[in-house]
Amino acid sequence: MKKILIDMDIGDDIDDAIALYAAMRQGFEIVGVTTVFRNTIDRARQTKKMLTEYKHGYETVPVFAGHGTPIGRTPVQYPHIPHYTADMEDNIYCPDGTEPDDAVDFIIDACHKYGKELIVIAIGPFTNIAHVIQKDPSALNSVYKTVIMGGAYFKQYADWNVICDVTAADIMFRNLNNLECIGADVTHLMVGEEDLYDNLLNYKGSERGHIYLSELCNLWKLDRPECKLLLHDPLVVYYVADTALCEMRPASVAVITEGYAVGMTLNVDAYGKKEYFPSEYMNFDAEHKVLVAATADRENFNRRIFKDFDI
Ligand SMILES: [Ca+2]
Repeated sequence: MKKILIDMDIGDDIDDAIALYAAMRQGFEIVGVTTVFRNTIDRARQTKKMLTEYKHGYETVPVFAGHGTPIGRTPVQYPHIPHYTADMEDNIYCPDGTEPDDAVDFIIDACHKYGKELIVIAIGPFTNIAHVIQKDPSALNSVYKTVIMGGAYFKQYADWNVICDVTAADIMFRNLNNLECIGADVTHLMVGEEDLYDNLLNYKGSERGHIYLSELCNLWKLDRPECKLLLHDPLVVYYVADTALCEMRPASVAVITEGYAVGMTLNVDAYGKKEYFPSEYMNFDAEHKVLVAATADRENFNRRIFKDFDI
């Protein structure tokens, strides 16, 4: 079984929590979790609680609160996350580190310790990832691969994980040689089936990790009553478990860092007009390729997630 390290923004939308639960159900060896974006300490405490409730050895997985502030911005005080509950303050949910640079060092150390045995899964804005690259450019390039949820490559728009820290995304795309990207234009097709939605909101079983996930789903529903259940981040976890889930294509991707298209991840290969993107304007290396998801097998995805949720 593959070793994974997860960097995520659990605590706003519900799909990070579902992805973490799926990773545990899949039996992945999770070497650590780091949190990113705004109130990362709350996110780390929520993660600790999920790992602790599920148990099966996951209660000892190290969790570090990473960078909440996008690269180059001034830190501000962020309010509690929407999934916050007072019991998260309990000492047993204390993260293993709350200094953002400790999270960065943790990722760097894990990359060097596990090398090609490790897959890094980044399913939040890419601030921690960019800090890792800036501190040690060799770290992430020494692992098997980094798989992200973020960007959009066949329908062009600015995706959340990129727009939240465009500078960080730009650093990541320029520097990683083993980057695989599941874009929002593919993940948004993973609409949760009615049976899954019902299971998540009304779970009646006795598995404690599932009970807590159901509580989180109800908090999410209260916070965002209009939102559809979109399984962006779980698709990344299941893709790591089974690469047949997504059709991946090589692409040169330029992150647009300013102007009206800021945050777009331009797939120059899909556009097919490289001469329109002179390097002095785009300032990117057209020979540098990443893999981007063109399609996903929703039937296979549903089969896997239904199994993990005992549906
Ligand atoms: Ca996320």
